[in-house]
Amino acid sequence: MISAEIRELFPILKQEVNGHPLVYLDSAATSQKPIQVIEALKHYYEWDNANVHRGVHTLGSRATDAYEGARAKVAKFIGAASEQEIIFTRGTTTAINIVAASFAESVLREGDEIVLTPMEHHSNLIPWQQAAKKSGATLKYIPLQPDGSISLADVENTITDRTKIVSIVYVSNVLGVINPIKEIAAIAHKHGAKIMVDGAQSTPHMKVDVQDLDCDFYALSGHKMCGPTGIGALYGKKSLLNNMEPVEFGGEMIDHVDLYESTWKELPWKFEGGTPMIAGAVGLGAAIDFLTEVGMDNIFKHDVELTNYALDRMMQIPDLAVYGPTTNRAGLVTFNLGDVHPHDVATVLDSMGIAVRAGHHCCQPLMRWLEQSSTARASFYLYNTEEDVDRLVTALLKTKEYFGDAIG
Ligand code: 7TS
Repeated sequence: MISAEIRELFPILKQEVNGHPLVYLDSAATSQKPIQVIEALKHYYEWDNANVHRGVHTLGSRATDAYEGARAKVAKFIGAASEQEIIFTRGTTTAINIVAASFAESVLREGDEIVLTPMEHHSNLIPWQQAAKKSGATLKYIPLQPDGSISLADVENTITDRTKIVSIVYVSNVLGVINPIKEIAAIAHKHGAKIMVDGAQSTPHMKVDVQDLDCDFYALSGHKMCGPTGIGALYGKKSLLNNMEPVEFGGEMIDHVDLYESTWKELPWKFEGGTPMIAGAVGLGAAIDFLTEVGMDNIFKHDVELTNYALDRMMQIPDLAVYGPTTNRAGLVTFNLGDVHPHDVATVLDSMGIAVRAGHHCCQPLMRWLEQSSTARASFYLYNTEEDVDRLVTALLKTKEYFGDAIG
């Protein structure tokens, strides 16, 4: 277990909520930030703040170095071949929207197929629905197994020579399942299709190597991996990004501007119109330094062990239903307590200082597949301990007692 000293580095966790020490189990929504990230943001604003890529003055070049330095850290962290393949975005949602919009414009045509799964977060679903509407392409779904996992036989059966792109989540924010991306990428490529990976929940918990996965695009959100909100990244293979049109136009992304025509900067800046999230990138760089120091393999091991511990303990609670497969999963447990509405469960848990999320988790089609209108979810990260899980289990037993007859 790595969390005892790690926890100390997260100031927010030291507070009481509703008279109880805070147990934060909502890291899949957004993670907490270690002191190193908070200090990096403070230092940036106190010393280096200026706009990037323009000023000849000292602060301007310091800010540019810090911003571009963060890009290099992201590239190394996910195993990109070059910094030019990393585009800073607002987060995963924006990254997927860029690819979907660009594909709708220049790749997808009537009769082409976009392949997704029913477990996708709305941000890896709606951009493709829009792309399909604009281009006349068709959406196709790889079906889920009864436990929520994906079988490669179904992947083989769904992807065809008409498939232009497969867009799929690496780790589901509801089921916790880890999808076999490398194998899916190989099948997609066999048919000449590209693959986009939603890495919002994988990047915080496991070592990612985009070249080993051989994915064409990969999206991540900084705020789920100890970084600030408002910053994330799109990785894309250089050969693909070079041939894609930008989707946002304005300052920073241009080379030459005339009254009627303009040309774009080279990668990655042609996709970064306007003043970027400079401080956010600096904070994300500090988060990556922190995660690297702890070690992604250690984080993965810790999160999986804690999830298995939570699964074991929670499955012993009568009337508590747990969703998703029992193996090959990371970081979270989604559940319902009998017929008690998950918002009520979350409210009672909050009164005991425990933060969990309740709702459809931006996965309405998956909720329908689970035949639930909503669920509760406890999600774990490197600062959580077995004691946090024990507090959750005790609180769930109390919640069960509290609702009595409503359960079952
Ligand atoms: N994809 C997945 C798998 C996610 O879990 C999320 C956010 C996103 C995409 C979108 O990320 P964003 O940073 O662009 O918003 N998931 C959640 C969640 O599970 N609870 O709150 C946000």
